[in-house]
Amino acid sequence: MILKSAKLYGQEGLWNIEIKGEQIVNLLPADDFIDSSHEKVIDLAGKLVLPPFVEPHIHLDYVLTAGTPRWNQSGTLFEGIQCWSERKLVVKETKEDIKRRALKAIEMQMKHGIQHVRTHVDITDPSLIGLEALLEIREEIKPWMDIQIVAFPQEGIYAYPKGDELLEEALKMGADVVGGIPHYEFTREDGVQSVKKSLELAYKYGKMVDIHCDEIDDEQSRFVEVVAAEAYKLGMGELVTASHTTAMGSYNDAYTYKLFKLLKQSKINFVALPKANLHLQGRFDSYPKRRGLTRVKELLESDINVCFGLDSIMDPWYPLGDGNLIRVVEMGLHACHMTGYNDIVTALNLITSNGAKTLNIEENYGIKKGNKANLVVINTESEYEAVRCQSPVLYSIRNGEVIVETKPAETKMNIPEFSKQFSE
Ligand code: 17E
Ligand code: FE2
Repeated sequence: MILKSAKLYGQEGLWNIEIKGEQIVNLLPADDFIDSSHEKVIDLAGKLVLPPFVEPHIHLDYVLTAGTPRWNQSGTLFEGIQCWSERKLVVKETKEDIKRRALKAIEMQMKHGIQHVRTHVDITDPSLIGLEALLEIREEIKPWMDIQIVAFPQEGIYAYPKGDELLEEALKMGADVVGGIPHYEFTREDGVQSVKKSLELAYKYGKMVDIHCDEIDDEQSRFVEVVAAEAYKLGMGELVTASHTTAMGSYNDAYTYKLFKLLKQSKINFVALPKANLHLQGRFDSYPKRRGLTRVKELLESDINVCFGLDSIMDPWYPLGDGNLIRVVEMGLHACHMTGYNDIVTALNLITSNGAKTLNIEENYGIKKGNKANLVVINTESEYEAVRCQSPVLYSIRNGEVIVETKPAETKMNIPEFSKQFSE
């Protein structure tokens, strides 16, 4: 297959991409001749081509459960956890039920050009049925999507009975990443201990780490320093991620200055979840209300890796969501005051290369000769317009096959003056 006249993300000019089997075998300027014994040639006419989108943080075991058994009325994180805890007791789902919900969400993600996903799965449940469901899905959908599973102790490693044992069991069963939720543990000391436990288990079993960290508007919630310090001491910072870290939006600048030195030194990654946390945070504020996001702009300016995720698709924590990450980018840029020209034209890094770095999948990621032919084509000709218009994904190509194809909508103006006089 040949993709003709592609505008490669972040690069000048137009390119021809030659794909044989599962691989990109040639990448040449569009004017250069490529031997065309290929059956399939798609003329992209300057459309934007990127590596597949990376969803670094979703809860696939929670998707499509909003309102069952009840809605989260306050919109807080804590009522979300309460709703989910009640649901575990009263809604008895089979593994197949969970898989059905998760696969519906995965289909939404695939339609939006996502091919790499890190999902958290609640393991504070003695049956570990959600984990079993996602472990099966991880294998079944490998041809179309790569999934990493985080063993996530939603109700605490120490606040939930035998949470630590369930966490270790989940790793033995095959979870790829160790989770945690220190701000939900009973005390600060338990929180600190829980972070140490997560990293110790990751070290022991050779896993990565991704902690729900400081997802609260409490300026005294300072577990991210513990995550960074422990990761640094164990020399595993690049394998470690702090998700949410919304309390950082409330830290004072003197403390933040000191903290940033450690964050940089530790090399840990950050995931910000703009939609979920604009919704969940600030709920205990009157006016002015905090935005409840981590310091994305400042982290990036300090060369610390940050990516964006969606977190939820209709669950007790967030009632909306359709899998579309470009919309997360658009909202995140607003919420983080990142609407300068340079911020906009590089914003898709937040859902591509920065996500790949967080997931430690950089090795075969990117549109390069010799790499797997995994890429997306979106319906626009520039990075700027992709963000402004949140352009849809026209093709998602995986291992050299077009796995998703979208026909763009067409709108006709029936006002003659507009089509002739004004717009020409
Ligand atoms: N669980 C949690 O602790 N925080 C969240 N944002 C979600 C689930 C979605
Ligand atoms: Fe989350």
